[in-house]
Amino acid sequence: MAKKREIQEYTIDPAAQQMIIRAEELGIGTAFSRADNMAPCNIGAAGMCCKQCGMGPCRLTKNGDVGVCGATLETIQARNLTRAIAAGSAAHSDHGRDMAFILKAAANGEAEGYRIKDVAKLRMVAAYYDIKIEGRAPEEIANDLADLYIAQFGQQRGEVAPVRRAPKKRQERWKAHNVIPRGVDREVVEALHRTHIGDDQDYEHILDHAIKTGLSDGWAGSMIATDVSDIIFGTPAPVLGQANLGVLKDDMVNVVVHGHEPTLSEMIVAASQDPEIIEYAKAAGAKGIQLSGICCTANEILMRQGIPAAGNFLHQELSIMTGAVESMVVDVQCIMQALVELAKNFHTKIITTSSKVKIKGATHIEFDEHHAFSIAKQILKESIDNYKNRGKTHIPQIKEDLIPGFSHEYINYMLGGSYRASFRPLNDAIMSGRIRGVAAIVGCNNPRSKQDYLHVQVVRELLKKDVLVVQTGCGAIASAKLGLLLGEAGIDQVGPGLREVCETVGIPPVLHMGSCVDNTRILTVLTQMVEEGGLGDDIDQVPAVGLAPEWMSEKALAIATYCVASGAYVIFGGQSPISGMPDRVTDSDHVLKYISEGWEKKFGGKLEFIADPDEMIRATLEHIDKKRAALGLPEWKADRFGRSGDAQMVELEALPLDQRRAAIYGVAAD
Ligand code: SF4
Ligand code: MSK
Repeated sequence: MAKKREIQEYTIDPAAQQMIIRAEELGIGTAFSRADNMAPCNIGAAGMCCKQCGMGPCRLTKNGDVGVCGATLETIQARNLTRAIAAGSAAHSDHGRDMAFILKAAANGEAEGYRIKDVAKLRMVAAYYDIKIEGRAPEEIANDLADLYIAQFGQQRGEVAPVRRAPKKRQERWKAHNVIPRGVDREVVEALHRTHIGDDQDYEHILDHAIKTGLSDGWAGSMIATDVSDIIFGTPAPVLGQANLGVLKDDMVNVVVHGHEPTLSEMIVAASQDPEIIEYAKAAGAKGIQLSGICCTANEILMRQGIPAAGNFLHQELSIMTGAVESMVVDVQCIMQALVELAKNFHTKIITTSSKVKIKGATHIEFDEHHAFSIAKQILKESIDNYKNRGKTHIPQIKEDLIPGFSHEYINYMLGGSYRASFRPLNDAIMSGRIRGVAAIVGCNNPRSKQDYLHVQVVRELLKKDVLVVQTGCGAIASAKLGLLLGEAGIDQVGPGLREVCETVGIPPVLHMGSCVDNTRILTVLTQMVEEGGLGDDIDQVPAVGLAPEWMSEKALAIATYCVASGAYVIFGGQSPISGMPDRVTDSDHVLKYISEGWEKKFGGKLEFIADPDEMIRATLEHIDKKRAALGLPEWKADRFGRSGDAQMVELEALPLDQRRAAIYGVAAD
């Protein structure tokens, strides 16, 4: 059994610490304690085990070992990694497929409660694909777009349509290496086929198909999910929100939505404002309904509606431990099976809603887009009925305000206003060195590392060095809980050049860009930066890095792969799934080298696993500076900027009046 950690080693979040202490007092297990009790298998963790067939599992622990079939460690690791990337791509893309079907149903008036909310985005997206816009009703355009998007999944030949939104040079590079996906399902199926016993056994060849599979996620499945969510629910713009367990309310019916898809949760938001439901809650003795979210379902409704986030991945159990949650309504992905057993200690109902996800012991109320609003009301009524069963509550009074809602459309708008919206100011700020570069810090929590610590440590250090940070997923919620997603965070935690930009534009130094599928917004931002000019003609030339310091899901690996394929340097923290034995040089070095140097040669991006946060930060800055130098941009200097904006005002305020006048107007003091 691994060593039990101290509370401070589990998490840096004081609200989470309170709930873990409560779990220990009550003798209830959580992911934190289960991680202590479940020592990982060294061989499996290092990617040195194959169980692809009934002759195994084969564990390759010594140099030169091969499996019963003769498979080498390189082949086994490439297969394991590719299968994980295929699973992650499948999860994101199946979400995208469901969204495309909702668009179709909404266009045909067959989806109760859904409508085309963002016609401008619909027209913009349709235009990418030469769908006729002029003189047509939104529903007609949406119908064509839905057909095109649905077809991307089952398409057998050609190229998935959204890749034409990538920079031209990038598309040429993909073509040269034959990695443009033909259809989403085709690439995922082929990944599983190639990695079956007795198929592809050239690790580089296997891993290049992983690139193709990842691209089918980033430049198709996930991109479709984001596009359609914006069209139906509105493109996010800044809104005030809150994050952490303190958003739960003692005197209200607390409904926590958890998972990834916005389809039902958006309807639950609408239903929670329905007078009939509010009356129903009041009749039950509550003041109303408090809706909050966990994981990316939280991010979806936080970005668009300002609905508070109760927390990130590791808060799912902790929120139930408050005793204040009437129901946790889950859809797909990142839902712990432990919730049902845990909830038995309290009154919380776990309600599964997806036809794809059932959990033994949970209540299943299946979502159907044709009756979504009615189903949302039914779920809320069941939650309200459960209010009377609530016992004593323990809600940590800890929460932070935040400003989420930075879609790429809004970033474009905020940089130039309605008439001259453009990425020019951002590119100029990078070119001058006010902003040193951009870091996308995304991904999960993992109970094997200290919750939120790596995210926040990396974010804070990069901000100090004038790196603009964009975030999605659970990483964004980690920063939100620490108050980094507010304009005020800029004053004392951000380097002087970046601070000037934040003050001028009026943005926080950390931009929350949405859920996990919304990492495609980052691809769009990078593409627009390239198209704006001055930062090269392809994404791999932009001084930018992607990081997932606390990753745990296969979806994170899929995201990493499509970012690498798009030209980004991606750094993952924690355990490398293909590390090999740390104390021994093994064949695994070939695989690690290939996804770094090999992929960089082909695609300009590379994937590396770096556990130490200081080293992560160093590698990020080194890469950004290398890209700046290659573009011929001035070397970043810590003190070159910072003489404008609030910093100067603060200094001036401290001066006697005559000296202040002299400093401002350049006239000698009287
Ligand atoms: Fe062993 Fe080969 Fe079967 Fe893998 S595929 S379990 S290495 S025999
Ligand atoms: S929810 S995939 S734990 S980011 Fe998207 Fe969080 Fe990772 Fe799930």
